[in-house]
Amino acid sequence: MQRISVIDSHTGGEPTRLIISGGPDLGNGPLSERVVIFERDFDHFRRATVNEPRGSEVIVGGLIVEPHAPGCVCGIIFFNNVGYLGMCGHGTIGLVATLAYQGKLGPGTHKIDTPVGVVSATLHPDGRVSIENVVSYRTEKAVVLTLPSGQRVTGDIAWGGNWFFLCADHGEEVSVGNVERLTALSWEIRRELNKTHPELDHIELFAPPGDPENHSRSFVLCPGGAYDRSPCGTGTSAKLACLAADGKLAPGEIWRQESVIGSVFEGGVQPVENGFIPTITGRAWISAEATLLLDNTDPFCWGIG
Ligand code: PYC
Repeated sequence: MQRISVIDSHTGGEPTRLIISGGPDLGNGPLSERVVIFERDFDHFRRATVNEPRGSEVIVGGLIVEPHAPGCVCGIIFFNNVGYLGMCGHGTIGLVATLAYQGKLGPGTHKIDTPVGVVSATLHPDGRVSIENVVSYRTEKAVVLTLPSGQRVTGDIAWGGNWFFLCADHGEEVSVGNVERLTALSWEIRRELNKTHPELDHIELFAPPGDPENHSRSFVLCPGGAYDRSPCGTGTSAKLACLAADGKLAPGEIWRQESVIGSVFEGGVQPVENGFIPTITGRAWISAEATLLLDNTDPFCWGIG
């Protein structure tokens, strides 16, 4: 029987399952290389941790590793039901809450190594966490797509640690009661986009906020088909980069992004030469501490899918 120890948390409703021990040894190279080794040689650990029967398509997993970049408290490789993520904002907030729960870090600013660069996380005394993300930027503005249904949508393409298509003219109500239609439309958009942009794996649909205290509400389709219950840290970063590029968000201004379930991230940007550094603030709660048991006689020991 093999064992994997995990700690689960959720950030604004979006779950994160972190491997604390029992995960694969990926060596000590840069994280961009270790994620390749993970996928090539140890992908069964990803499936066993987040896929059914132990998990579901909603869970984002993470393997905590020794950092490669100097000055980092740890490294993290995030993954989901279909593959690996460059960065994950809600997951990094969950990581900081988990390390604090374990007594491994306290309030203050800590650097974290990821496959797409070093991010900085500040744990506030009240439990909120601010993530200073990787440089985020827009690559294309107002891309027009004609979907097979005949519907035309317009959106921007931006990087926020993952690739996003950001669309506001979709014509759908962004609400929990409408997630089936939002999911179907987002898949249609993604399929169409992937003909020319195979790297694009997250779709964001925007609408006015439910709460007038906030600036916007979003639905985010993740690569494996689940929707993000949080406002999506990397998706909010991509949104902030687009707003800032359009002169609609000045340095020091706060943007409150609401998720489809009503949870909120606060964000802001600092301009840099090649884009904007977004800072995203949210809060995670620890929800479980468990040992996954892997019995090799179980035909679904290493996950379904
Ligand atoms: O918070 O960055 C994020 C994220 C990516 C996928 C799910 N959540």
